[in-house]
Amino acid sequence: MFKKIIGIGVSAMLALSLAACGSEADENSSAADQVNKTIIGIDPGSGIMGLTDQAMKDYDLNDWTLVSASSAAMTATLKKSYDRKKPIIVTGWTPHWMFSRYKLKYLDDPKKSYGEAEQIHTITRTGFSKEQPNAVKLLSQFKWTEDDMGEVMIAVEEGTKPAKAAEDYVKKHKDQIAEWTKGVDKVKGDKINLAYVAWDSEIASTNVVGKVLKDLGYDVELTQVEAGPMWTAIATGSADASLSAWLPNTHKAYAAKYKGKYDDVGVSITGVKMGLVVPQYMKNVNSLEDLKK
Ligand code: PBE
Repeated sequence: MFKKIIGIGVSAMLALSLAACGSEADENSSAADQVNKTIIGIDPGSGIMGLTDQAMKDYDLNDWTLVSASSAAMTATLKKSYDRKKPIIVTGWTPHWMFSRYKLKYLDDPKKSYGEAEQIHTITRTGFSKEQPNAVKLLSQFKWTEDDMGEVMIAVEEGTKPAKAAEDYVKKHKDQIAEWTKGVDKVKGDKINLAYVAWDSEIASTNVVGKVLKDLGYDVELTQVEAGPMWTAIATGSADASLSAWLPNTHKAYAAKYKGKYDDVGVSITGVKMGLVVPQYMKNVNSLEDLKK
């Protein structure tokens, strides 16, 4: 799928990105030279990797390498470079804690390889709405903002266990939880299985909704899978719901593949975004078009 995929661990990725450049970000050399024509990606099944593959075609970056590993390896690599003020290009998305932790910028994407208006959707297996309308009522009423999600994401990034961060969030935002649960009844141990991918944003949403469901009396299972298997699990009915569907663009291929085999029950966040991201100290790079220079 990608020109080059290297599935590697964190330390190999760090070595690769650090070997790619000299000491400080040299503003006179081209962005391509500064980062050795390397983009640090995330897990290969994620939508952003497919979109980056497309962007590399759109902007004629055929001799560049997109490195795949995981979300955690990407942020570890970013931290290492950032702390040393070294040039680096990563695949990034908002909401994400990295934008509050570091001074970063998206590269302009005049060709719109990464699409435009994007939202995070809640999807369920078909049939689930009939079987468990009460749970689906909660799922479709679940809506929050980038700042709300950020609260949980930052706590997790700072070392709080996701389940504990979710518990703290639920305690602190009683009014919001009351809105999500409006007209939703308590149950006695009904089972629900939420599938999610280990992206920082989805770890946050899934744990929070999981906690709200638990408080309603549900027997909740959170299943962590890769992006492809997440969509397959919903389409084949082996998971009930997922809060990890980025549409209409990011997961376009999955949504097309499983058309009619899942229900879209709501949008939890609007105005989310994706693209290539660099530290602001890389002053000579502002657009994907600058990578060609
Ligand atoms: N993301 C975060 C995902 C969706 C959520 C942008 C990394 C993706 O690329 O599929």
